[in-house]
Amino acid sequence: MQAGFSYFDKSTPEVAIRSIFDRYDTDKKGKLQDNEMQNLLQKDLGLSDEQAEIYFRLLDKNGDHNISFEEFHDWLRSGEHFEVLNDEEKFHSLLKAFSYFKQFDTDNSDKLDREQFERMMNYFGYSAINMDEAFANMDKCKTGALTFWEFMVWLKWVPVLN
Ligand SMILES: [Ca+2]
Ligand SMILES: [Ca+2]
Repeated sequence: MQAGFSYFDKSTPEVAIRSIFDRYDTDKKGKLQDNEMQNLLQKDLGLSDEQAEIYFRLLDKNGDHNISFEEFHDWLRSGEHFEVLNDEEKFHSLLKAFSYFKQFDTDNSDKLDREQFERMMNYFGYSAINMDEAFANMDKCKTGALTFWEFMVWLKWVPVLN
């Protein structure tokens, strides 16, 4: 079974989500990594390289470079209809946010550690806040680092996930 846009619905049954996930998890390790997500996002859903790259990071909430079943499940159930891809202005903002994020991700880990976070906050003019508290609040997945998804949640700019 191939995934299509019709699967992105809040009422998609659990068993259907599981079967799509398993279909793309070709090495059967219980996670979707880069090449497996490419099959879904680019080959089957027709996203461009750039779109697929951004989507991967938005879906990878905890930033471990794998899409877990839980992350995948949240995405399909979010009822998203890829509006951001059809809205040039929105996609442009998303790219801009991503380039800010990467600018402070100086070790290219796709996450901001506490120090990188503080540099970013200073850049955005938040130097007077309690950095430890703000960092803890933004670190939703409690991994000790901020992922792009957490950054987007903070900006209240998460078009992909609920
Ligand atoms: Ca896999
Ligand atoms: Ca993940």
